[in-house]
Order: sequence, then C-alpha cells, then structure tokens
Amino acid sequence: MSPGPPRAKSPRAAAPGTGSGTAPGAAAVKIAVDGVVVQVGEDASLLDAARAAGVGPATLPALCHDDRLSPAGSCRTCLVRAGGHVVAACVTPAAGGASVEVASGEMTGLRREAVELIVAGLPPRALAGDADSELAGACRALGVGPEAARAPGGRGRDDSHPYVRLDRDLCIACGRCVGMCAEVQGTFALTLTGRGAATVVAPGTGGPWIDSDCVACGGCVDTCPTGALTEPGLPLGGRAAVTARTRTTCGYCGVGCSLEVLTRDGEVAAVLPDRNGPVNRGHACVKGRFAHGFLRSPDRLTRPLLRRDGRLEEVTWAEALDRVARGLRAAVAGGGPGAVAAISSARATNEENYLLQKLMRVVLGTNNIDNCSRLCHSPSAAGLTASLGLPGGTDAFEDVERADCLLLAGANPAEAHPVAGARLLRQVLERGTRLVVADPRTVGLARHADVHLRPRPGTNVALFHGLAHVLLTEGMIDEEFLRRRAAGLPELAVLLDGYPPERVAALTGVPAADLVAAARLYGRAERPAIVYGLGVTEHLHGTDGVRALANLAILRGAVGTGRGFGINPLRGQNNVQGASDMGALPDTLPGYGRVTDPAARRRAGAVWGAPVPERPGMRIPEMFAAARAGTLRALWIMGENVCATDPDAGRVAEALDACPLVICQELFPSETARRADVVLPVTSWLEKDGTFVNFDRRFQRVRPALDPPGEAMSDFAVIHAVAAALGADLGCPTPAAALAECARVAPLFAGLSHERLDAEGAVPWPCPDPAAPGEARLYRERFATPDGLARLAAPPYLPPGETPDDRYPLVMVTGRRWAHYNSGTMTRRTGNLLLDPGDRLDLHPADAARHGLADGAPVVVESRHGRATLLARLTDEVPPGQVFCAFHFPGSGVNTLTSDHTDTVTSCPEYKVTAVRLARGG
Ligand SMILES: Nc1nc2c(c(=O)[nH]1)N[C@H]1C(S)=C(S)[C@@H](COP(=O)(O)OP(=O)(O)OC[C@H]3O[C@@H](n4cnc5c(=O)[nH]c(N)nc54)[C@H](O)[C@@H]3O)O[C@H]1N2
Ligand SMILES: Nc1nc2c(c(=O)[nH]1)N[C@H]1C(S)=C(S)[C@@H](COP(=O)(O)OP(=O)(O)OC[C@H]3O[C@@H](n4cnc5c(=O)[nH]c(N)nc54)[C@H](O)[C@@H]3O)O[C@H]1N2
Ligand SMILES: [Mo]
Repeated sequence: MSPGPPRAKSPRAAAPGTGSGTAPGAAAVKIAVDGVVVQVGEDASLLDAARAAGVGPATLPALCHDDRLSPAGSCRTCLVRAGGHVVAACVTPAAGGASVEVASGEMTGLRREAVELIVAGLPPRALAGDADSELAGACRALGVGPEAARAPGGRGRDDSHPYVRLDRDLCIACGRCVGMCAEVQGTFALTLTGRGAATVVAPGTGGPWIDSDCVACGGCVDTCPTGALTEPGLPLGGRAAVTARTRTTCGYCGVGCSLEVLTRDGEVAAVLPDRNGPVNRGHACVKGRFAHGFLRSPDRLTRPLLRRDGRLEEVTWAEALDRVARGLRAAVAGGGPGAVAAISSARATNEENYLLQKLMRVVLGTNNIDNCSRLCHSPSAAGLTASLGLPGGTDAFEDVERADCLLLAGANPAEAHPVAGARLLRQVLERGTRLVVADPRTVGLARHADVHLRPRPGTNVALFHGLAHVLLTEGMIDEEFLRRRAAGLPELAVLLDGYPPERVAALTGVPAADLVAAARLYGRAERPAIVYGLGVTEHLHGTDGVRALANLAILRGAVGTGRGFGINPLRGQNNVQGASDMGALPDTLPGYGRVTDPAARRRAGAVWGAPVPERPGMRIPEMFAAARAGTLRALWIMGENVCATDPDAGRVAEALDACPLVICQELFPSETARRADVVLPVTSWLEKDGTFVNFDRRFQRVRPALDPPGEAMSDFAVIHAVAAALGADLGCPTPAAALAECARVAPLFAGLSHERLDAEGAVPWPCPDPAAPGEARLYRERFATPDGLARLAAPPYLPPGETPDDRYPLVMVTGRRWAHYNSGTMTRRTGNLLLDPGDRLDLHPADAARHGLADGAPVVVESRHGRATLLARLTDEVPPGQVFCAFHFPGSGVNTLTSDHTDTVTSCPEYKVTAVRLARGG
C-alpha cells in the first residue's frame, strides 16, 4: 500500500453524500436552464443545474469532470453562457446566475470546437464505429466525425496489470484517473507526465503499472472518458455486447458495496460499483470489482462427490443426498441429537443461514450450530451486548464520518475494508478529523495518525484502561450522562487507579506521553467515534478488550446521544453479521432470543410448528474436540474452510478424520472439502438470491447475475434437499418466504422483507415495523440492557495466552493483505494472484540481520504447535521482536502455527499472538 502524501483540503468539502454541508441536489437556488427552471443546492455548479434539468453528457460533455471529484475546469468542453459570459459549467457556481444557455447553436459550436481540438490529438480508433466512451458519445452528439481523430499514435500500451489496461494514445490528460486515485481511493498512485499534447497518465513510481502502488480499485478505469484506461472484460466498445445488468451486494467483505454486474452471453463482462450504493457511492475494491475469475475456474465443483474407498468420486445428487440422510440418521440414532453439528456460512445469505439453523433445531433437534463469527467478532457480539445491549455496532458509517476524532483500534481498513478505509482516510485528509490509531504495525491509516499507539500484541485491555485513566483523572468524562444512563463507574474508577500512564507504558510498551496525547484527542473531541477490528477481538481476553474499549465511549457520553458516534466493529465477512442475526449460533435463535429463554423458544416454536431444543449447543472448537473424542458423529460444514482458517490446523484435520460423516458445501475442492465424505457443489454470491447484512447492520439484496455452473445448486436448495431426504419439509420455499418467516420469529427484523428491500435498497436493523425506517443509530432513548443503562466494565488486564520465551523469542501477529481473501479459495483463482503471489513473513530488518535473512529469502517459522515456510519481507512496518503474516495461502501452513488458546468468554481464537522462532529455509 502506498502511504501517499497528505494533501490540501479539497475545494469540494461537501462532496455528495458525505453527510456535511448541502448536497448539490438540496433545494436552495432556482435557476433556468434553457428556460427549464430547476432547484439546486447552494454549492451546486451550473453543470449540476444542467444535469438536474435533464441535460446529459452527450449534449453537454464535461470530459474532465466526475461528480466524485473536485472540479478541475480544464477541458473546456462544458462551455455555457451565464450572466452574459461564456463559462465552464463545471466550475461555475449556480448560485451566481438566474439563467443559463446551454443548447443554443452558438454554445454548441464552442463546445464542438473544444472537443475537436481534443480529438485532433487522438488516433482514429478513439472514435471507431463501436467506441462507447464518454468522448465518443459526445462526438456523435456534436457531429464530430471519426475523421477528426487523425493523430498517428504510437505512444504504446501498458498491459502489465491483470485488471487495468492503458492505451497511451487515447489519453487526453483530463486528470480524472489521477483524481479518483487520490481523492476517492486515497492511494496517490497515479500522475500525469510529459508536456503539452504528449501529457499522459502514468504510475507515480515510473515503470510498469503492475509494479506501481495501484491497489486495483478500478476507479481510474471507471472514470476514464476516452477508453485510454479499460479493463480486460470490458474494452473500448465492449458495452454494446452486454446483455444484462444485475444490481447486487458484494460477497467478499462486510462493507456491503452495491455492485452492478454486467453480463454477456451468461458470462461476467464487468462488475461496476453502483453510484447510488449507500456505503460505496461509486467506489469498489480489487475483490468486488475484479476478483470474479474464480467463477469459471476449471476446478470449480459442478457435481456432488462421495468418498468411496478413500477417494472422492463424482456421483449423482440422489446418491449424495441419500448418503447424507443415512449418515445423519445413523449419527442421531447412535449418539442422540447432540452427535450432529453444523458450521454455517458467513459467506452465504441470511436466508440460507436461517434455513440451516431451522433444520438443525427443528429436524435434527440440536442447537449444535455455529458460524465463523466465532473466529472473528464473537467477542464484539458478547462485549457490546454486555456493555450496551445489542450485538452490533452502535452507529451508521455516515455518522462515523461526521466524527471529529477517530480512534481506530486493531483494524487495518485500508487493506481489509478498502472502501471504508478510503472513506476514513478522506475524512482525515480532507476534513481534518483527528486520528488516533492503536496497532502494533505502521500500516494503512496509521501513517496518517496524529498519534499512533503501538501496543505489544495482546495488551489492549491495559492500553484502553490507560486511556480511561487519563479521561477520568483529567476530567474528560460526561458526568451527567454517567449519572443518568450508565452503571458501574465506582467499580471502574477503583480499577483505573491501578492503570496510571507509567504502569500502562510498562505493560504495553506505549510511551506514557503518547497515551496521554491520545486520551486528550479522544477526550476533548466534540464527536469522537471508535472503529475497531480483530486486533481487539482475536485474543485470550478479546471480550474484555471490547468492553474496555466500549468504556471509553460510555465515559465520554459518546454513545446513544448524538454527541459522538459510539463504537463500531468492522465486521469481516460479507454476511457474518447476518449469519449470527439469523441464529446460526449455539445459544441464540434468529433475532438473538436465547435458547435458554422459554419465551423465545415458544415464539420460534409457534412459527416453526415444532419444539426448540433448550440446551445451548457446541461452539466450533467444542465440535472439533467432540469429534476427536468420538462423540460427534456427523459434521455438516457449509462454506467454511476450517482446515485452513481454524487455529492449530493439524488438530482440526484430526477432528475431521475422526468424524464418521463430514459433509461439505463448497465452490472448490478446498482443504476442507478434500477431507470430507460428501462434497456438495454450490453457487456463489454472483449466482444466488437473498440478502446480506453488512457491518453497520444494513440488510441489502443479493441477486443472481449468472446461472449455476453444471449441477451446482444454491445452499438454499441444498438445505431443502437434505431436509426432504430426511423426510422433512422446512416450509419457506423461496428466499423471500424465508426472510418473511424470520421476520415472524424475530421482532428485531419484523419490518423486513425482500419486497421492502427491493423498493428501499438498504434497511438497517433493528427494524420492528414494516412502516417505519430501521434504526441506523442505536440507543437514542435507552440502552438495550435489562435496566436500560450502559454498563461500564472493570476487567483487570491479564497477559496473553502465548508468551515468548528463550526458545520462541518472537511474537507473530496474523492478519490480512489487500489482494487476497481469507483462505484464498476464491482470490487465488483470479488475476489477484499476479498482484500477490504468496504468503510472506514481515520482519524488521534488525531481526532479519540477526537471522541472516535477506528480503525474499525462504524462512521457516516454528511455533510450539507447528511449522510453516514463507518468504521473508523486510519492513519496518513491524517493530523489532514481532513478525506478521497473512493466512491466504493454506499451503504455507500458517494456521498450523497458531495455538488453541481462545477468548475466555466466547472461544474466539488468539490468532493475534503466537510465540515463534525463525530459521533460514532451504
Ligand atoms: N483483503 C482482505 N479483506 C478482508 C479479509 C481478507 O482476508 N482479505 N477478511 C475479512 C474478514 S473475515 C475480517 S474479520 C476483516 C478483518 O479486518 P481487520 O480486523 O482490519 O484485519 P486484521 O488484519 O486481521 O487485523 C487488524 C489489525 O490488528 C492489529 N493487531 C494485532 N494485534 C493487536 C493488538 O494486540 N492490539 C491492537 N490494537 N492491534 C492489534 C494487526 O496489526 C492488524 O493491522 O477483514 C475482512 N476483509
Ligand atoms: N491465522 C489467522 N487465521 C484466521 C484469522 C486470522 O486473523 N488469522 N481470521 C479468522 C477470521 S476473522 C475468519 S472470518 C475466518 C474465515 O474463515 P473461512 O470462513 O474458513 O474463510 P473463507 O476463505 O472465507 O472460507 C469460506 C469458504 O466458503 C466457500 N464459499 C464462498 N462462498 C460460498 C457460498 O456462498 N456457499 C458455500 N457453501 N461456500 C462458499 C469458499 O470457497 C471458501 O472455501 O478465518 C479465521 N482465520
Ligand atoms: Mo472474519
């Protein structure tokens, strides 16, 4: 990732939808565009006014303009007359003029001349018959023929990158691509080089595009008006062949970007960001935008597989389902309902998760169901519920953007949630939001922080208590709020006596002065917000970390009041929030009624027409332990690659080998599928119908853009088919019917339906009423705790489970890199492999020197649990004594290293702290 220089504030301080200022569309100024009167916002331009009056880009081109960017006013193709002067519409405020002349012969003539001048510098192919660029459209409308493009060309191409193609001859140096990269993506990878007519876009690093800082968000391709920048699936002239457009929600991370999928003859031509997407607003990242090549990978599963004589063989669906049904029945007959368990999928839809938990509870009679939230943000769910009442973030992302101070703890959104990360970066660079980052590594937003706290991994609780200590001792707390709306202050105050900055410095390694500076930024802000990630949760004391972090928001009265924007986890998978919301958890039903609560069981049981088992089921680590102990006889895994992503992978493999029946629903022969007894081929997010819930609790629709490959079926259809093979009917035959039924079980979702989402786009929960909007901001009146009060927590700091010693002297942190996704089953089957070819071990040059390791050299990493081989990457992003790696290439064996220590409250693995030693690889 590129750090990028801090830049001056953009003149477009109130970009559309940023939540501050008047949007150009808000009614304030009246203006007549060729006699058509429109109302626009005070800061709207004449171009905005013309567009509002229905004047499109063909009539009034604006070749250097993009709504997402600050206006440049350099190309002169949007000339209009206002107040007696000829002006560039894109940079002239509408507020100054009562009327504007656009379509007159004179104005059209001026614009034609400006366009002809630009076109004269381009070769004929810029305007070839099928050219579908913005420029070609303008030329057609203005009557500029292909003969106007007569330059010889010859400046060459850059085809080095898998997703971005540059034809230098078509570049008009409008700067839009440079603007997207800087202002929207925040990567600053591009520049304009050369002089005069020879000016052309190029990576700032020089050299080929593939070696640049580009993170392939696609913004440059998206904005290019000429076809100089294109993507392989959609070259200049490619749009004509597009046969369908489908609006859907991205199936990678939890940001929930709205995407438009363009298809041609049943294949994806391109995936474009939706300009009206509530979270992404016309932006996307390398995964959602480009990483769809896995769809047609030759090893995509298209037929069911059954293990016979130790080998997986292709069989019919009937044979596979028969084996599943017989195996499940035998398991229950031999060991009772508790002998079967399911791991549901945070990659799958709400409706699929709903259906699987219903089958487990109603047909098989067990609460043994869990999902990867266990490995991820289960401490958030537990901690936020205990502190505030509900297991989700407290505010909408738009609100977080209005904060004047951001505390970003243990999250690297620049790589893991790039669209959100870019929005946060923009907030810091353009709007001056103060930034405190708590992360041992100097990556992503940490480079732009006012204060960067670098705690030793596993010491968050001490760190957050240290911040709270300073808030308390320096009087930066909201006493009125604490009196009226919170409980637990006296106990916390006693505990915090023990966390003065000097002691916290000793525990965490963070200098006392930095701690005080950070506390003052957060403590004195008017609207502070906390955003956090796995660096807080994936620890032995992850839930304590979440609660200690929530304390800060409560102490400041910055939650549930509008005077600050609470505490917001950047949930990970596309639908991890939803999988839990739907009750794919061992202790809660859809909508978080507890299985131990008779009223919640009655309510669900009444809708399902069957009793609900009351004993909480097993969590994922307990399922593996039970399998190894021989008491779990069937494990059904829908879309989780446990052999690659669960910790202490050797022990996971033992568990699957010991379990008599392992069923795996997958797209690919993953590490897990290869150990299963029955493998069922399923459809991906681009081929299915339903909904996802994103990280700020928004339900959004998922719609199929493609037909399933071969005999693959949706998870929804597979679960129904298994139920049928067991002789049961789950009801709700369609995803829409499933969400409607869930709305009857769960008051939290009672107002939601596919119909409503189709009409409204995105609706956040809680949403108890079909006629009222969902609650984007929580707790305005009271907290959702039993007594309505926020609960300050006072857990003491306890050290992590893994500690370095003489034999394992280094601390390894694991996490993410931008180009790959979790176990990489999907992204490794796309062009992303060219962007990041393998797992690397980041280590400080001082540690590298001590071990005699050069950059790029193979390095063997050993922990108390396993051994992995990676390539060394020398960097001072990590401090001496720590190393970092991702887990996107299962072959490297990273998760054989991680331990079985888990959060004491939720069993979330301690992925962030493993003691290791290094040796030179062969
Ligand atoms: N490109 C990409 N995007 C993804 C994913 C992916 O695999 N690839 N996965 C998705 C998923 S499932 C998830 S859950 C999210 C995760 O998104 P994040 O939570 O942002 O991801 P991580 O990189 O695991 O961890 C975040 C940071 O925690 C820091 N950290 C480690 N230990 C500590 C500590 O003790 N204290 C503090 N304060 N910080 C610490 C690490 O240095 C790291 O920078 O990303 C989602 N998005
Ligand atoms: N060392 C280390 N390990 C970690 C973490 C870490 O920070 N460090 N983070 C943990 C976290 S936060 C998480 S969330 C887990 C993620 O762990 P997993 O959920 O195991 O990760 P994925 O690679 O997303 O695996 C999902 C699998 O589902 C398949 N799939 C995709 N879409 C669908 C679908 O619609 N239906 C079905 N049936 N299958 C589908 C994919 O091919 C893929 O194999 O990893 C955890 N593991
Ligand atoms: Mo996750």
